Amino acid sequence: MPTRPHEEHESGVAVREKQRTRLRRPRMYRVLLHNDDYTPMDFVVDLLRNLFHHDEPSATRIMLHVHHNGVGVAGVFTHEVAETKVLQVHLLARKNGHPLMASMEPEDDEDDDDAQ
Ligand code: TYC
Repeated sequence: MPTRPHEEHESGVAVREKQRTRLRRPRMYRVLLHNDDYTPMDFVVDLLRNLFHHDEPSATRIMLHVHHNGVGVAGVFTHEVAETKVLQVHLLARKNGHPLMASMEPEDDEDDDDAQ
């Protein structure tokens, strides 16, 4: 909500109100893929292409990163979109009988009031 930087109270005391509660950029969330021993590599690559719109080389690179490091970033989205992506990963994986796991985390520290 746009507020005046200084507002005269009836008392004559100038008070500074909190300005601009996150009007510019929404907080963004990383969608993470987690490694497991059972989900086929090809399935993960296809999922990264179809749900996250990566091209073949990028999807393969991310899949191999997760395979070797345990976790990796599939994409960065607003909260609502990230939640939907996590759900879609789980639905698609379970439908195909795979244990693939996804999660989300904020890009910025939740407690940081100055974070844009
Ligand atoms: N580790 C799996 C395999 O060897 C491949 C895999 C990669 C699984 C990434 C999950 O998020 C994942 N078949």
